Amino acid sequence: MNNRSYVTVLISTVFVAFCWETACQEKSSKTPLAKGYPYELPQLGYRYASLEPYIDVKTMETHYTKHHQKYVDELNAVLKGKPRVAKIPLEKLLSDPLKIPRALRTKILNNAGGHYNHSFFWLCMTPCSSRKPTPVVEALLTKHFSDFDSFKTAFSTAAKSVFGSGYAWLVLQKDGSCAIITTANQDTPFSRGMIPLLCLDVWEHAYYLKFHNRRPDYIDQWWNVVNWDHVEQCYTDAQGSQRPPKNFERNSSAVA
Ligand code: MN3
Repeated sequence: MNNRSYVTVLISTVFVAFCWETACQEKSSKTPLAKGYPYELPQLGYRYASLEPYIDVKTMETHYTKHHQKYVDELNAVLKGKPRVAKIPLEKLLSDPLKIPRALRTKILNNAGGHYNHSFFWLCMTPCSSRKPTPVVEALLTKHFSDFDSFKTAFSTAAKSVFGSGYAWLVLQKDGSCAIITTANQDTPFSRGMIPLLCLDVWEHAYYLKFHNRRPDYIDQWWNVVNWDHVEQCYTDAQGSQRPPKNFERNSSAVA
């Protein structure tokens, strides 16, 4: 290698290291989950481009500013002028739909679910993923799925199997065990009395711009950006209780 090539490689290496460091510093900004009515988009803890090359910038921007925003707008619209329902925290609406007047139930559940699921999904990703579970999460996965690779295969298979639009989840069940489940459309684990630890959005809008119809390729790439610290935080907050993670509860106090 001549001197010019050496300098070029050195500069490229320093630049890549700088970009990675910059992206990873972004995770220090907390991304709050849903606050109360009127609801708004949570701040992302990273830039649209920070999950490249696994999740492309255009998909992130469209997904966040168009798809997620629409759920927020429609949820606020249907709750407008209905202070009794609007003051019910989001996770309570989702876990106890009978609190919602029948005429509003479907519309509120669809949009509240869309807002919750996307807010949670953004937290499940980070530009500086460790690409493997934290020791606490690895022990949990080993206990319930034999080992991490077995969990990963089972979760990917579940995500690929979702018919139409929906999500794959790792959840904590009432008996304290973990399970992999899928939900359709914008349904949430709360309606089954489960606490979410990890989710993957497999609606086409989550991957079509980059992967077109190749959902399995999107799922394979997504493992590179999983935020295992978030999974551990949710597990730590939720274990031993059947309440939603503390950070969600703390940020979801409704304003009438
Ligand atoms: Mn989506």
